[in-house]
Amino acid sequence: MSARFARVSPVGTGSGAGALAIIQLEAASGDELDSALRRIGLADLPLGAVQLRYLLGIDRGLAARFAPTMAQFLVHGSPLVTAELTAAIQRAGWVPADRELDSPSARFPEARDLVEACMLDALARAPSPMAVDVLLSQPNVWRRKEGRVVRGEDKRSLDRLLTPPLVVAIGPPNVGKSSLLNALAGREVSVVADQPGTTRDHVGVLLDLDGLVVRWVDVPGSDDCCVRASFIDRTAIQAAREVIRAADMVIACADARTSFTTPAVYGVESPLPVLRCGTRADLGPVSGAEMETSSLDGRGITALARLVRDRLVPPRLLSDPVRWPFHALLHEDSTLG
Ligand SMILES: Nc1nc2c(ncn2[C@@H]2O[C@H](COP(=O)(O)OP(=O)(O)OP(=O)(O)O)[C@@H](O)[C@H]2O)c(=O)[nH]1
Ligand SMILES: [Mg+2]
Repeated sequence: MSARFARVSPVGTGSGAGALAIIQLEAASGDELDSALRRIGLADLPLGAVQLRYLLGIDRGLAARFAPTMAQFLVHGSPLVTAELTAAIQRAGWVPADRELDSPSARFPEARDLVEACMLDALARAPSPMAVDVLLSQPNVWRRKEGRVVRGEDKRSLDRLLTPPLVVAIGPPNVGKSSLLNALAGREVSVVADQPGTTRDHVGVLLDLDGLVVRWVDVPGSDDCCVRASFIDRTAIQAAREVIRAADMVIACADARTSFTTPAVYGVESPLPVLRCGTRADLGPVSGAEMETSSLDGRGITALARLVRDRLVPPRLLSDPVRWPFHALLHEDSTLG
């Protein structure tokens, strides 16, 4: 008997409220799948059907037949429901599969080859809208062996479409760093007050910067931090140092009354791409700024989002065909079968 089943990692849902679990059922032939499905009360699940059923008397869920030899249950993701269901399926004579059902090819049986399966897998998880076009192009690019295989810094840049890069805003207290984050997010996401040193903990948020999702962290102001800082400030500055060290990019903020700080002010000496952003520009021009913004009147906010996006993922990588090893299973010499 070769009817096998496995719990497949849910795509796009965690294990919290509203989570889905997927149980995949496979057999060597369509006839074998039919008879194995009959044993668990699904005598009539035709190809292409997606039906709401009471599954094995345990819970309601969707039963779907995506291929002649493959069906899936989409059920509530609670461990109790999935454990009871898989135990009942096993009692009906099905064999637990080894982990290979969890591969992209098993999760996306409709894919024509490995690259397409990896692409669908990546597409289901990619947080950045910008990832969609470039991922959709990848199966053809790999099949035709078009363009170069991206490596090194270019690969790290493209990988940012799948794993949000870390952007850290630094600068003196009260120059409008947290307000800038709110303006970019279009909503209130951190503490803003007319008091220097308001932000004592770094507040991180996922932001969609014109198609690229980044993790934006706003660290406390650094003015005289190492000289006069209280214990709380020193702890916050230490935390800021850690987060700046991990940054993909630093946004140095200053307004008309202050000057730009560097990561070195926080004790970070490693070279990092820094963009000098003049803030509160409605109060006056900011000397040494590469660009100016105002969270009050909105100037420069969209331009800043695009500039950060383009520095993190250079547009040239998206305009020419490149073979991007976007999945751990893809290598330069990937066979596509
Ligand atoms: N005129 C003007 N005021 C602003 C602007 N952005 C922020 N502010 C004001 O400046 C003050 C400080 O803003 P925050 O965003 O808290 O400054 P911050 O740099 O995060 O401050 P710390 O967290 O203390 O380091 C608040 O009173 C804001 O309302 C702006 O673009 N224009
Ligand atoms: Mg702040």
